[in-house]
Amino acid sequence: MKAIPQWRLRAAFAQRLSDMYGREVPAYTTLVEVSREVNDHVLRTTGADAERFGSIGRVTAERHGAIRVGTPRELREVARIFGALGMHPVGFYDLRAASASAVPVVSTAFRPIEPDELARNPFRMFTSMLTPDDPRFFDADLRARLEAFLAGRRLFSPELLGLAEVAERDGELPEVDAQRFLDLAVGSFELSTEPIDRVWYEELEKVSAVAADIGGVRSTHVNHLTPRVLDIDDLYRRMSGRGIRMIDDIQGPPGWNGPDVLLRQTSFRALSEPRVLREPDGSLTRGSLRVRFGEVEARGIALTPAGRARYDALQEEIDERAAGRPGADRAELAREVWERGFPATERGLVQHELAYFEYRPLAEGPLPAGASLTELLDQGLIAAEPITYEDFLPRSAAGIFQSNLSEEGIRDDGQQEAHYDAEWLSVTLDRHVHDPFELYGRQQARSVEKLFRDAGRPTLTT
Ligand code: OOG
Ligand code: NI
Repeated sequence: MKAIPQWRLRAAFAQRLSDMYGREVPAYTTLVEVSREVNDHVLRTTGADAERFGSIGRVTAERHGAIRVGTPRELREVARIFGALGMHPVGFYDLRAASASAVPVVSTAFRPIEPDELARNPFRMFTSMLTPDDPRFFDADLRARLEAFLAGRRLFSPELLGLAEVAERDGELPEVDAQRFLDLAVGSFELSTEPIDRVWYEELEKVSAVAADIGGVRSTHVNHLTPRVLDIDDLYRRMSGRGIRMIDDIQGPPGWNGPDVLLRQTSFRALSEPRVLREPDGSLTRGSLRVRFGEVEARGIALTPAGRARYDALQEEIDERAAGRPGADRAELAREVWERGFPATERGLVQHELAYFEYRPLAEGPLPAGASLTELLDQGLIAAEPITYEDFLPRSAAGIFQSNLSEEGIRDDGQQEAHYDAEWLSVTLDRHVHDPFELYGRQQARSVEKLFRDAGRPTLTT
């Protein structure tokens, strides 16, 4: 029987999740349509340059999803399901620290890590876990009830987890098993029709809408599914033009004349969805919840730790200035700050080692000894191709969480936080948690080694 390799499972999973989410949240379908319009337009007007950050085939199929779970056990199970799809945990994000309001979660992203796997299908899932043991949000009584509630639910069936284990071990599944696996996996992220205990949900909602979304129900669901666009400013205008009210800002680096770096995102709140609620007397009523949303993103060059530090400093400077000039146009201000503080060309990023590139030779024969990469670039002997940023930004992620909450929630900063870090995540998952900088650094280093090896020069000078 034909076997389906992991990357095909991943592509099919992404496609089926997208079909399901389109049925659940119609505005998502509009977003995908508009994204396609924008990408077509960019492709027509800029030609080959449009594909420097990935082929149009990749970008068109590209999505990230966001899901939220309640316990370490659930997180481990999620890791197994994504492991079956060739997706590995990358990065640790503490959104409790990155948010001003109550977002009691820590997160990672599951994604392919090899360049050829990313090119085949880059699907990634931003995955957050609730932290009921953080006393800044939950007192001892609420924590105990929340943990008991979460311990009593099962998000994923043993059959699904069993198939996932086989797919991860073998790197593929026989076709029949693959179909079954996909049915079960996609189904476990579908919005449940099971009645929601209204009083319990509202009690959690007072602390944090995110806590209610995770711990107030007995299942999980896709929170959003995000297409990628080549021009997010254009997308923002077009969506607003269609009468969809977007959040005020595009998160991340500003739109400016220099290179696109990292990740820019924006979102809108989806409409409320009908849900059945259970009252304390057992009766069922009709209600609605408004928890899901639409998000879209544009991706640029991955930054080195130095580049990232520069990015963080510039974002801080923008905040300070905006605070000092209420009413000023933030996007305009951001552009000014970036024009002064960030290299305006890719060459500048290479020279100051602020971003990652793959280097390849433009001519045959040996490279001049002792020349730096910048010099080789200037002499037209090599080309620098940007490495796309495949990860997330904690501040933007927190912004996305927050901008879609109607209530601030409660956080008592007088309490000591519960500690979580990448090490905790790795032990909990019993898996290596990849460091994004290491992945990009390795990719760049491989290209540099090859460059000098092919040029007959074993050592590299930078
Ligand atoms: C995840 C929010 C973070 C992103 O793109 O930064 C995120 C969530 O709302 O569950 O998806
Ligand atoms: Ni997202």
